[in-house]
Amino acid sequence: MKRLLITGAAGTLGGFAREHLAGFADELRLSDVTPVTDLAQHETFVAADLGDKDAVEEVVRGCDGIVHFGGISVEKGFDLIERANLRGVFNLYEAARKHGNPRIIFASSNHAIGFYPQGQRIDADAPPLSDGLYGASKVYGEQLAVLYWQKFGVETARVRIGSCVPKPLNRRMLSTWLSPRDMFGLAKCCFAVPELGCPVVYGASHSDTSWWDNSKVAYLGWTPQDSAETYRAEVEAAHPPETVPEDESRFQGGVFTAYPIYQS
Ligand code: NAI
Ligand code: 15L
Repeated sequence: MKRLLITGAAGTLGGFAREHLAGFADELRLSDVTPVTDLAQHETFVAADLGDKDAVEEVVRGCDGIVHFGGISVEKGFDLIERANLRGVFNLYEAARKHGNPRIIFASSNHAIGFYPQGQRIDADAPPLSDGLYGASKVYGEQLAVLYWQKFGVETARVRIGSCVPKPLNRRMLSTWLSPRDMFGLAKCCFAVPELGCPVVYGASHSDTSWWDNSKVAYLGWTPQDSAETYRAEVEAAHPPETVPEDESRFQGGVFTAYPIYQS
C-alpha cells in the first residue's frame, strides 16, 4: 500500500496504529483535530475536523486505505457525537466514494451491542442493541458503511472493538480485551483479503469467557495471537466478585449501560 490514512491519530488507538502499522504502507497519513508533531520519516500529518466536509475530502484524497479511529470514543452529549460520529462518518464515506473507494477499517464498538447480557454468545447477525448515544452513533456508522458498500462498492470491516488497552483492567475486560497487536493483525488481514465486503467483526483477543463468535468472518484468516487468560488470575485476585459494581457485571457494555443521556 502506498498511502494509508489513520484518522484519530492523536488518540490512544492512533498511537498504537503508528507503532504497529509502521512499514505497512510507504506513507502513513495521520489526521486529527489535535496536532501530532513527533512525526517519523514515513508519516505526514494533515489536520481535519471530521465535521468539516472539505477538510475530510482533502485528507482522504490520494489514500489507498483508511483506518478510521477519529471521533468521540465515549458517552457524551448529542452535539459532540453528532459532529464527529454522525456527520463526520458521512463526510468520510462521501470522500471515500469520490476518491477511488479506499478500503476502510471502521472502529465500531462493543457499545453498539452493549445491552446484550454478559454470558450470551452473539455473532455478526445479532441485531444491534446500543447502550447509549455513543453506541447508537456506532450503529449508524455501521449502517452507513453497508449503504456505501451496496451503492458504491466501498468495502469496510465494521470492527466492534471490545477494550483495546495493553492488558485487561477488570473482570469484564477478561471477555472484551483486544490487545493492540491483535487489533492491527486484524486490520492487516482486512486489507490483505482479496474480497472484504462489509463484514461485522468482533475485535477481541482470545478469552475462555468470550461473548463473541467470529465464525462468519473466518475468511479473513485472522487468529488472535494474545489471550486474556494470561491475565485472568491477576485480574480476578485484584477484583474479588463482591467488589465489582453490578453495572459493570450485568451487560456486555458494562458501566456504559448505566450512564444518563448527557446534555452537553
Ligand atoms: P481517543 O478518544 O483516544 O481518540 C479519538 C481521537 O479522535 C482523538 O485524538 C480526538 O482528537 C479525535 N477526534 C475527536 N473528535 C474529532 C473530530 N470532530 N474531528 C477529528 N478528530 C476528532 O479514542 P481511542 O480509544 O483511540 O479510540 C479510537 C476509535 O476506536 C474511536 O472511534 C472509538 O470509538 C473506537 N473504539 C475504541 C475502543 C478502545 O478500547 N480504545 C473500544 C471500542 C471502540
Ligand atoms: C469503547 O468503545 C471506548 O472507546 C473505550 O474507551 C472503552 O470504554 C471500551 O469501549 C470498553 O468498552 O471497554
